[in-house]
Amino acid sequence: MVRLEGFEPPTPPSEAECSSPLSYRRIIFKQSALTVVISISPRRRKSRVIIPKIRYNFSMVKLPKEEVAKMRIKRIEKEIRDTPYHKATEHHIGRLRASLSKLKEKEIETAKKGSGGREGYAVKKQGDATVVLIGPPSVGKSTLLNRLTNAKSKIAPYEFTTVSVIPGMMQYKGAKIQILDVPGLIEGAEEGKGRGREILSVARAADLLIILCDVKNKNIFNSITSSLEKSGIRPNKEPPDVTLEKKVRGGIIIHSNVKQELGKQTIINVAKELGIKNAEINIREKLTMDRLIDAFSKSRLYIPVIFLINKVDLTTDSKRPPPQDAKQLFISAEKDINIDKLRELIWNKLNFLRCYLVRPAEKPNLNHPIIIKKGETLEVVLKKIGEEFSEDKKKAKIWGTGAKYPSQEISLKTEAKEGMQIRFV
Ligand SMILES: Nc1nc2c(ncn2[C@@H]2O[C@H](COP(=O)(O)OP(=O)(O)OP(=O)(O)O)[C@@H](O)[C@H]2O)c(=O)[nH]1
Ligand SMILES: [Mg+2]
Repeated sequence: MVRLEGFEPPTPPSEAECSSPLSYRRIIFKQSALTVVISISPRRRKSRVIIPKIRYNFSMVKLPKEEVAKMRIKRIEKEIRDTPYHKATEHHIGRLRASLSKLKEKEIETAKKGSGGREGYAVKKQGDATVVLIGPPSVGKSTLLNRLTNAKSKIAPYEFTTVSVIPGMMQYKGAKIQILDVPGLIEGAEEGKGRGREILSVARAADLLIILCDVKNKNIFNSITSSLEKSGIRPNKEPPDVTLEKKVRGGIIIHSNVKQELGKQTIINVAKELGIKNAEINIREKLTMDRLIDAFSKSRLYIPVIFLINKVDLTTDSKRPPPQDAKQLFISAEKDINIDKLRELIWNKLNFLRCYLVRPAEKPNLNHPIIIKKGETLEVVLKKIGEEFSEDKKKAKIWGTGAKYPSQEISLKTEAKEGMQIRFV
């Protein structure tokens, strides 16, 4: 069998165009506007031109890897569109969707590598959490960064003022929250338009995303979340409740405590396509095809999002949207409207809690706050303090919230509580 990597027809030739079965390898030759498909028979090992009666004098075109991947993506997308969805085709579509997701994941990886070293886009994460400001050009991202932090990102009334990543640090309730201002995101960003891939790759590093628009273009939230989705981010979603235990042999075994609409074979096909060979899979939610693929994809990120509408000062009072709208917060970065509310919202969305370190010689006090996430244990608190200090610490004494009595001794596996005062011993 002749293997010819990197040679792909722009669209697959139909069966009629090939005098031999489709399983044959095909090479593409181009001669001016004419495309001639040649097939090499694996059995007879000789080549022949499929489209007859053409005088040819052609040169071979080797396509770059990314081009080939793009063509594969297009071909699979077309096949998915052309295949009617019903029970009998579901497992086939599942396999196609999974291989499509795999190809796109590779694209994201390539973009990540490509942008990592690119000037201005590689930013070191600092502080207790990183928040990234995403939005179209000129909606006030830099104005907001400067309002929330000590940064001085350039502000101007024209588009694409910001051309690299500008960091700032917001201090709030003892937490240091890094905020990153990035260039404006435009439609088609996930395909690389306007440095879109680099921006989305910065977004992937976020613990929280702020999607910002202004009162003049409020309808961009969907297009931005769709760009994020296409780059593997799942805004405001929890990971699928699916666990996977890899095995050495035995194939794929599925347990589900919820009745699934997707067939077993579909789930197996998707898992296989995404590189799982032997595993016990436990499913505890009703899965859609998207969630099924997400469950087995490595590069998905589940990031909380805050939706903001800026420049609310430009609307008259009667037009000003209701402040109780919990899903979107209306602010003015320039006129300082609702900025305190925003700080509190950022804190809550980051799921932070604050406990206090009590040093050996001290009485219980609130002088040394430490920020961790809700649900984390005292071990995490200890780690945050630093290796040198934590080396010989085995237990903790606590006061305040969570303590049954002052100076209660507890294990380091205990969950920390907001307001807990902790001395490690
Ligand atoms: N009225 C009003 N204008 C604002 C507000 N926030 C920002 N602006 C103005 O909007 C324009 C754009 O602000 P920037 O902060 O540069 O916007 P950006 O989103 O960072 O823009 P790019 O970096 O180009 O993507 C400037 O003229 C700001 O003065 C606001 O709350 N109200
Ligand atoms: Mg800017």
